[in-house]
Amino acid sequence: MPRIENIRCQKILDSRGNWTIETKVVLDDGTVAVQPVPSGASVGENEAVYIDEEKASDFVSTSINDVLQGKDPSNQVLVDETLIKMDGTHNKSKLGANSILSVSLAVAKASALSQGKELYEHISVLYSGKEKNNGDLRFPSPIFNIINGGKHARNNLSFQEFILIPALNIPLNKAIEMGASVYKDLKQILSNEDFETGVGDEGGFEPHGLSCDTALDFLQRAVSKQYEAGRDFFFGVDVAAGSFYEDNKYHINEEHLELSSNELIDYYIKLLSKYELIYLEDPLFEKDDTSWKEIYKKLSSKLMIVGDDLVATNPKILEKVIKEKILNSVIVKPNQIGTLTETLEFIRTAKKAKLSVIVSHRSGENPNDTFISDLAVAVNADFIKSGAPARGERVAKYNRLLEIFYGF
Ligand code: 2PG
Ligand code: MG
Repeated sequence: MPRIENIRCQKILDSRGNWTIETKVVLDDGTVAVQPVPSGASVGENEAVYIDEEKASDFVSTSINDVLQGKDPSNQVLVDETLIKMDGTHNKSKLGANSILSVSLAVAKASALSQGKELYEHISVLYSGKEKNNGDLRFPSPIFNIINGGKHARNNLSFQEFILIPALNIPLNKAIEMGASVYKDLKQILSNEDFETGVGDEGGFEPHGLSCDTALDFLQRAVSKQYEAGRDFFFGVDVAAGSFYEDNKYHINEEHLELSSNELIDYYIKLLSKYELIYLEDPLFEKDDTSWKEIYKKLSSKLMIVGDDLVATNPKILEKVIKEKILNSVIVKPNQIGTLTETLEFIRTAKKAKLSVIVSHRSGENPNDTFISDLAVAVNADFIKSGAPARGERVAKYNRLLEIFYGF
């Protein structure tokens, strides 16, 4: 059985030109695996904490290396528990969630490689104890963020992401092809009307001068070029409402609105009456608890009410939120919690409670990192969220899904 021989870490640049880290795990059978970590712009208050990259790479290459040398890389639970114990804080602020996650994921990758398995096959065993054969692969529906706003764009849109959702019965390869063609139609329509077609952090366009309503209208028109909204495509919004919440009000500056929580819910209800909207992520600030109850009561039979910043891939927060009945879907971002083991525990809990699971990228990504694609396939996630079908670091995840799909 191979053992961990050496762990090293270095600073690299991410897709925004910010520093991040990548960790290399070497096993004594010669296997080498490298794993970078992504980072968010709209970082929730419940997320595990990243530390300075210089410090993080030192920790990995010295203390973490010392403790994990000689350990069995296939024992992911032991590796992750060791890291959690070494850190000792509730939010991984001592060693850093970036240090811990890069090691946790690199160990999983190394173990898969040394067993001659695909990464999704290995994660599937860690997740359910079961091997996955090509025959029982189920693919997540890709959902595309094709207009960027909020902290991901240099425009005036308060809402962060305007998302295109292919109908669930469409096979993965077709859904990706259709999403890419609507993306191009949107570019054409925007350009014909003299809007900018430069892209934001997640590859969606970042035109200036739209409102939430007109952004959804553009999505609808782009779909209508070749398809039908409500049959082939539906729409979603990641509001990231915490990013424009201040003094108990939601400030939608582009429309000169200062809304209470109830008024914001009414705003959503109006949008719902106009568009084929089926998905609202972080519709309210994560600390606005009573309003989450309200929106769930009013809209959960019509929409996916998706928790991202609210739950932060944290199994303990999820248990609480399930009891409170305030959402029906959750985002999964391994870097919000910091280890693969905790991420898998979170997904198990979510599935047991019959919540929809959306595995997600971050706005700051790495061009060669496709870990989330394998993760999404391994756990039978309902959706994967990796931005627009454009920009290398976004497309890499969709392309990895295609590789698995075709058995490439
Ligand atoms: C989100 C993510 C990814 P960020 O809010 O869902 O789209 O953004 O990585 O900036 O938190
Ligand atoms: Mg989000």
